[in-house]
Amino acid sequence: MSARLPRSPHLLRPRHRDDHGNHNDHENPGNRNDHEREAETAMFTRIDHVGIAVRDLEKSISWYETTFGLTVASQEINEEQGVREAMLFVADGPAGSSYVQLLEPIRPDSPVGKFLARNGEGVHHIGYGVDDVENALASIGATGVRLVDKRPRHGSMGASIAFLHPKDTGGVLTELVQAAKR
Ligand code: V0V
Ligand code: CO
Repeated sequence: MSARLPRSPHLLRPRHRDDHGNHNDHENPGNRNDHEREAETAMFTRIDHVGIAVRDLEKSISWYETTFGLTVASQEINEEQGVREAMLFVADGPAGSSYVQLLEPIRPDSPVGKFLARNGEGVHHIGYGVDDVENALASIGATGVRLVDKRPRHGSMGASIAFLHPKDTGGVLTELVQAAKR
């Protein structure tokens, strides 16, 4: 099952390379290092998905299936966001799964419709996993970054999502994703 998994703290402990390049779990909690400190303070738990604007959803799904062997985990229409979208499963990780999200506009004046008219097909946004989207919005908002969504909205596969304005995030439309509880 490739649902958007909530973060599993016991699996989150980072793994490290030994001298031979092999990964080893750190068993000694007293021997903390930089990665472990980062894991405690980082707001993002994983890359949940990369959103890609496409003109023809079915055609793009077929291309990803044929070329990369990916499979569709979910397909939905999100009226509020003005898209028909598909999540293609890429991999499971300790903090949840990651996907490619293919987005076809259902209206030309929607975010993806306008993006396509201006740029053509291509990467539209990055969705980062967060443990608590309301907390993440509050702390990111406090830094002065403009929030497209002051409150979370309904996202794919039952997630709670919120967007940050690309003009305040280095030109990258950024989405926060709190996965649905399993
Ligand atoms: C627009 N801009 C972008 C951009 N979209 N820059 C980088 N990446 C993007 N994807 C730039 C655009 O080039 C303009 O720059 C400026 O922002 C204003 O864009 P606009 O389209 O003319 O005007 P707005 O203000 O109507 O729309 C921009 C925003 C809108 C970001 C506010 O696209 C939005 O609300 N996006 C969030 C919702 C969304 O994208 N939904 C679809 C995915 P210049 O020309 O002024 O320099 S839904 C989804 O991912 C779901 C459901 C999920 O994951 O579960
Ligand atoms: Co998205």
